[in-house]
Amino acid sequence: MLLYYAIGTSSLASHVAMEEAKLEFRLSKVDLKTRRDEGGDDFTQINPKGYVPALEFPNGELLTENIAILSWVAEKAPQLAPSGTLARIRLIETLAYISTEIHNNFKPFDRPDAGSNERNGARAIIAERLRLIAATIGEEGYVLGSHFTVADVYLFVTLQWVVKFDVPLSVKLKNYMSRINRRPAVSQALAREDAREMAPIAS
Ligand SMILES: N[C@@H](CCC(=O)N[C@@H](CS)C(=O)NCC(=O)O)C(=O)O
Repeated sequence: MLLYYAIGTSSLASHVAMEEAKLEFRLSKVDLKTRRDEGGDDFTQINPKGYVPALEFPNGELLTENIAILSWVAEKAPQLAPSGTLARIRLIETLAYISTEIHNNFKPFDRPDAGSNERNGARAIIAERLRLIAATIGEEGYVLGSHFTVADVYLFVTLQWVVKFDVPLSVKLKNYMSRINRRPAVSQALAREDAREMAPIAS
């Protein structure tokens, strides 16, 4: 399998989840400005949507969208999902909330034409969305209760942008973020991406 990623983006969620699942995969870094993958190929020929993450299977099929890739990883590694039919649907509910209500509201920070009013508006919306999701997290728990899931990986990545773009962050979410940050899969994914920055290798 080959995961197309870009540093500092939501593809880190797929990367961490795949490390959590102990899956074997290679990485290809995408330059989102030139839309070229690591081999210099036109990424839009691989993923016409042009964005990461994208996961290529050995048979050449491509899976895109954070929600889909994270759900697929959770299928492969059931320990990263809650058990029970309704609980699985709750996982999709939470992934959708993180994607559409939190992740998407960071778009003004990617657009150079977005002014401070628009960015401050986005900060306020994100802070409110986070307030609601934080209310579901117990002191030592995760977004879906006491069980760590792929939804935590996705939320964790968006919390990194919260810090980067000066969105207010509660103590509770800071503590939650530190808890996720201590997971070996997070260090493994970050180290693997960092190492490739120094000397790109086929790993
Ligand atoms: N709907 C997609 C959005 C993914 C997305 O926003 N990817 C960003 C990085 S976080 C990207 O590749 N942006 C480059 C672009 O859209 O040109 C998903 O949830 O996977």
